Amino acid sequence: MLTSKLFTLVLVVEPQRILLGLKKRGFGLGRWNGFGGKVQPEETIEQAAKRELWEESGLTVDTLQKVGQIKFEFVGSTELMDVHIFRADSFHGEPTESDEMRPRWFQLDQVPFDQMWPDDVYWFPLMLQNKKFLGYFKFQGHDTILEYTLEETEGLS
Ligand code: 6U4
Repeated sequence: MLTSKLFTLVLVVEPQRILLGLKKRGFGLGRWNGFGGKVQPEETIEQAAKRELWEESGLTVDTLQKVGQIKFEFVGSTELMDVHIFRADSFHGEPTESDEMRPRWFQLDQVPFDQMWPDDVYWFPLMLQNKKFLGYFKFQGHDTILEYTLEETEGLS
């Protein structure tokens, strides 16, 4: 039986560039990604997304747009990662390095997909076009996608 655990992921996007963080420890170490983490029991998913963004990048946001939800399965693990993905088009503060992440802006045509999770190259284009999506990726280890589904959707819960 698979159990599911809630995670958040926030992408801060400007017209010409996107803010990513280099993960300095834990899950996804050495990869560039958005900012996020586990949802705590006492908070909503959106509250968790804002908290993790603040903790990892030093930025605050007034609003987040829901853009996607992807479930990740890892062969050999009974825990599905249920990742809720948000986009922020404006923010307050200056990106600041934390214990967990080193932030850096990338031009939109220079996103470092070869140093990111292998699924990102599939769904980043949808996210950047403001399309909403639902996905499922099954991984062998952290580098190999065995199968996946990805579909655009009108609404997200
Ligand atoms: P700790 O170390 O307990 O503070 P926490 O920050 O709560 O952890 P973490 O860093 O383990 O959680 O969260 C994992 C982050 O990686 C979440 O933002 C979701 C994201 N993530 C996991 N698998 C991913 C994948 N295949 N592709 C992707 N992001 C992924 O783009």
